[in-house]
Order: sequence, then structure tokens, then C-alpha cells
Amino acid sequence: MRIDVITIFPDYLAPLREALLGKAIDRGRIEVGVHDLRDWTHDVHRSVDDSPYGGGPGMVMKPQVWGEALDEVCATDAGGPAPRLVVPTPAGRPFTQRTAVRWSAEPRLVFACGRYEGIDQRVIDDAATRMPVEEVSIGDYVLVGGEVAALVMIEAVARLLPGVLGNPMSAEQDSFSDGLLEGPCYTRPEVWRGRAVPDVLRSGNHAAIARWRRDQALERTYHRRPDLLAAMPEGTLDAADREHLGRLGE
Ligand code: 6GU
Repeated sequence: MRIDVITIFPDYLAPLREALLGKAIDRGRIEVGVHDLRDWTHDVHRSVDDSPYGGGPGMVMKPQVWGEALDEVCATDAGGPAPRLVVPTPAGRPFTQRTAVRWSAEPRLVFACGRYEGIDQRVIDDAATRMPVEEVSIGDYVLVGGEVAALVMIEAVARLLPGVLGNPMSAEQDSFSDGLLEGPCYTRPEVWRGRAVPDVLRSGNHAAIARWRRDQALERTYHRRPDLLAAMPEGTLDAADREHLGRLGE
């Protein structure tokens, strides 16, 4: 997968080269390009923003600069695939694990990181005539710009790519992969500061362990994310699941 990021703060994306993502780049699983938006300015001040039509606070990012940047970064070589353009914005559709799974099948992603109040909407509308475009938010809070959101989304996508995670089973057992939060986990020692590891995990009874883990996941989801339980498709919970949840409500 090839990932490009356009930003006025290229240094913000430095963490991409660290740890898990850095290793994936070194191994050639991901190719990353970070581009300074100001490279596409023509004026001496290298300005990227202007005051909003209709008035109001803040500044809007200029269409001319973004237009040229996207023309160049999103260009396709002969027969090559068009990228999916991602525009991080608190006004976007929610980014979820499903989004990450869907994007992990793309050959190319381009992230257009805006600052200030946003990017002139015509940039997004124009790009959408040539490539798939998604305006997405990573949660119900406001960040200063799209850079940190892009880092979050790139990490969520990259860890799903083959050969990026050490253990491919971990991606399948994630919180959200079965619609529930993951329960607690334990390692040695057996007793730490007077706290013992739950007996069932040391019992060797694999069916009992699986049932206990499922119940813990149900319990955690019930208390922390009741919205996830309410949204589970019909038939996702079996009789044993429903019985455990029933006991929690009593
Ligand atoms: Cl994607 N961008 C910004 N600036 N703020 C956000 C966000 C994105 N998602 C949540 N808040």
C-alpha cells in the first residue's frame, strides 16, 4: 500500500517512521510520502489560507494551493490505480474499525490534512469528480488539525496489512472484530500484590476459558459501551450470551 499525506506541518507525521509503522516501511509493506502543502504556493509569503466568505472567525485554506497539490500527489501513472482521498475533519462521517478494514484493501490512500476552519469545499467537490473522497472524523471532539487524526487512521489501517503485525491472530481477536470490547488479560506471576490471576485461566479447560472470556467481553461492553450491544445484529448473541447479560441486568 502507498500512503501520501499533504500537510503544512510535515514534522507532525514523523511518528510514522517509528516502531510498528517504521518497520512496515523498512520491510516494504507500506510506502509513505509526506508533502509540504507550501511547496505548491506561488507567492513570496507562501500563504495557504484566507478569510471566509460570509464572515466569521478563523481562516479557510485556499483552493488554488490544494488544487495543484492534489493534482500532483493524486496523479495516476498509465494504468495505475486512482487513490482514495481522505479528508480528516470533525465534520466528517465517523472513522471506525470497519472503515480501517475497508481501506486496508486499497492500493493507495492520500490524506489531505487541513488546519484552521477547513479547506475550501470546492477542492473536495472537484476531487470527487475524479476519485473516491471521504471526509471522516475520528471522534466527537475537536483537534487543531487533521495531522494527528491522519496518524490515528494510518496506524489503524497499517496494522491490518499482511506482514505488519507480528501475530496475524491479534488483528482477528481485537476489540470490535466481534462487535464486543475485549476483556482483561493476565500474565505471570500467578499472584501479584496479593491479586491472583482468575483460576479458570489456569485450569487448562479450554471450553471454560473461552466461555469466561466471552462473558468478560459481554460484561465490559455492557458497562462501558452499551451502545455497541444495542447495535449488535440479530443472531450475534447466542443463548449463553443472553443468559449472562440477563444476570448483569438483575
Ligand atoms: Cl479528523 N480532524 C480534526 N481537526 N478534528 C477532529 C477530527 C479530525 N476528528 C475528531 N476531531
